[in-house]
Amino acid sequence: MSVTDVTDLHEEFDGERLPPGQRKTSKFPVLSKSGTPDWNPETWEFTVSGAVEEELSFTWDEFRDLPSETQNQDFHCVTGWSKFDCDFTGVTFPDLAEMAGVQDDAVHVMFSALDGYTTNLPLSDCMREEVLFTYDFDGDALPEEHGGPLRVVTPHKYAYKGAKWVDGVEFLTEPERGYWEKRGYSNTANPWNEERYS
Ligand SMILES: Nc1nc2c(c(=O)[nH]1)N[C@H]1C(S)=C(S)[C@@H](COP(=O)(O)O)O[C@H]1N2
Ligand SMILES: [Mo]
Repeated sequence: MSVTDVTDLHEEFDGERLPPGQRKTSKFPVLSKSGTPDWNPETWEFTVSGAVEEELSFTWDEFRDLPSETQNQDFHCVTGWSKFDCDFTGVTFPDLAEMAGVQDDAVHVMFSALDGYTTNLPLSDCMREEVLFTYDFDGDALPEEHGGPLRVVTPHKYAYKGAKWVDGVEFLTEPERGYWEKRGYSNTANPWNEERYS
């Protein structure tokens, strides 16, 4: 299996692989606002909506049939730990956006999740190959406490920008803020600028 290495993306931000103020860990701590939600593979549905040519919806089987890739990524948590060399498999954001056809007036994106969590990013920060809707971690199904069946990973941002248990992505014509962005965490979340709080 071929693995795309994106662990050099820090060069774009003129920073070291380990962002300032972070410490490296080999553990994978769990951070959730309210526990792990149940999901049912029979009724699970993932939707792409808003400023798109065609709104999309996928069952679990349909999503698993989409073209996927595996990437080697780093994971940076705003609470100060970074985990290097995570292998995540899934569908890239640009691939999914292309399937839906993004309208010209779309500028922003809101992700939603089964536990009620939301998080937002400018469209330009999403249209990057390393923004991945991922369902496998290091070759096995993504553990449910880490967002299984499906989560987003954003290695160019602190990890709260990646919704666990993601069930929808909405393209917006105006910026909006998600769960933590409304509660004092940085809207921009660049680890190499230590954009932790707003
Ligand atoms: N749906 C959902 N996604 C979420 C969260 C959450 O509470 N619910 N927490 C965020 C935060 S603050 C972090 S640091 C990462 C943690 O991911 P992990 O538990 O796999 O380490 O998930 C992010 N995505
Ligand atoms: Mo976090």
